Amino acid sequence: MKEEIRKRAFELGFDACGFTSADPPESGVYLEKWLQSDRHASMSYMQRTLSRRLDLRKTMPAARSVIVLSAGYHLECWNKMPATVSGIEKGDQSSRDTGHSAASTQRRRAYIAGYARFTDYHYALGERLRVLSDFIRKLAQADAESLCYVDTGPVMERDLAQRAGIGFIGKNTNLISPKLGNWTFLAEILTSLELEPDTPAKNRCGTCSRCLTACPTNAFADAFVLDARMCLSFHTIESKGAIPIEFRPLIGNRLFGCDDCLTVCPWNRFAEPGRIMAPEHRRVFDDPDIVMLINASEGELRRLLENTPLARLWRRRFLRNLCVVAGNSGLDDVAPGLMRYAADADEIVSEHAKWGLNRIGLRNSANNAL
Ligand code: B12
Ligand code: SF4
Ligand code: SF4
Repeated sequence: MKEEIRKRAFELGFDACGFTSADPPESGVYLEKWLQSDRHASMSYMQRTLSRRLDLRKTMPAARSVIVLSAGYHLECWNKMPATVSGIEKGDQSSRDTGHSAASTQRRRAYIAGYARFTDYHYALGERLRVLSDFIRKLAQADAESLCYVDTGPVMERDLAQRAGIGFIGKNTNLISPKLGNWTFLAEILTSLELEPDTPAKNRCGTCSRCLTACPTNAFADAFVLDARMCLSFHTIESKGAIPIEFRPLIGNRLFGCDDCLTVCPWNRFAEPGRIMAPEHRRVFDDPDIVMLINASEGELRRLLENTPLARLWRRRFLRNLCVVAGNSGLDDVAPGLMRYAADADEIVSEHAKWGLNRIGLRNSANNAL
């Protein structure tokens, strides 16, 4: 049965399919320590769902096995992921993390994390997961129970993926697949069927530590331990409030997410293009023009973000990030847009816009505009 499931998963476009038991995760103790040290920042759902993350039978008592799927999102046309621009404030536009030099024209370009440059992966993967789950039910010829998740459930997805042999958890805490590098989504089907577990993957970082030194904010407390309070991915995606002042310059041109600790990983050199995600690619998200974005109308922006992972940031969080990125660009052309948002009724938006104006040296203009 396992081979038939695997075959169907590949037909549906998944790049890997592995099996593990529904037993508790092996790295649960690290999750507990992480929470105790407040490294989850304001992601209180991680604390609330702890007991279910530590035992997935609390969510689905009949669960016997977990089928773990991965879907790559690397694209041939990226070659290497484009650079983020850190350290603009020091007048140094080279990205220390990727080794790519960011030419001066790139001051105009915002950075969107690779995983978000597509139609929302929850749709593309969720639909295929349901098809696979129906296939398994028919195959089993029994009343098999199942539950599907794509980044949506109280489960430790990377732990399960490592145990199912999909790849290994690297020092950057990401699940790295020998075939897809760091550029892969994870998804699972919890099932009541008893399926023989695959062999777990072993860590293959060796003596490398490139990801730990590449992080622009030193967010790694140690190898394998990420402090979300320091992470730009957290501040630009998950955090609902103001971005702490000290992180704003470090955000550089990162409009949504951060990939630096992933980009530098040598395992990416083997990355094959993702089959499911390639047709969902939104080319405009590869290097959107900051000046265009900050001066666009709200209707234009909403249409641009529609059905992508960025849509859930609308409106406050997206504009918050945009104002920071516009300020960091140092370009005069962003001033009209920033002035408009400086007068916004949403205090978070207006405060970040004023910060942006201040950053490009136009604090007085901002005051005059209000
Ligand atoms: C919370 C969360 C975040 C938070 C916290 C990240 C984190 N590292 O925990 C923030 C917002 C920062 C984040 C960022 C990103 N995320 Co996120 N996130 C999650 C989520 C919901 C839970 C992760 C979790 O359980 N964290 C708890 C901590 C304790 O786990 P951990 O840091 O991964 O640490 C593990 C290991 O390092 C190990 N460990 C810890 N300490 C130690 C110590 C030793 C000595 C050892 C040996 C091991 C060890 O055990 C831990 C548990 O397995 C998952 C979905 C899910 N349900 O699993 C997606 C998920 C992990 N995210 C994902 C993605 C794509 C990202 C980003 C790449 C997005 C981006 N480009 O901006 C970044 C990557 C940043 C990074 N380096 O992790 C994908 C990752 C896919 C993959 N290949 O791994 C997931 C799986 C969603 C999905 N279904 O595709 N994310
Ligand atoms: S995503 Fe960026 S900020 Fe977060 S740990 Fe990785 S390199 Fe650091
Ligand atoms: S950059 Fe090096 S240390 Fe970090 S995850 Fe990749 S192989 Fe491991």
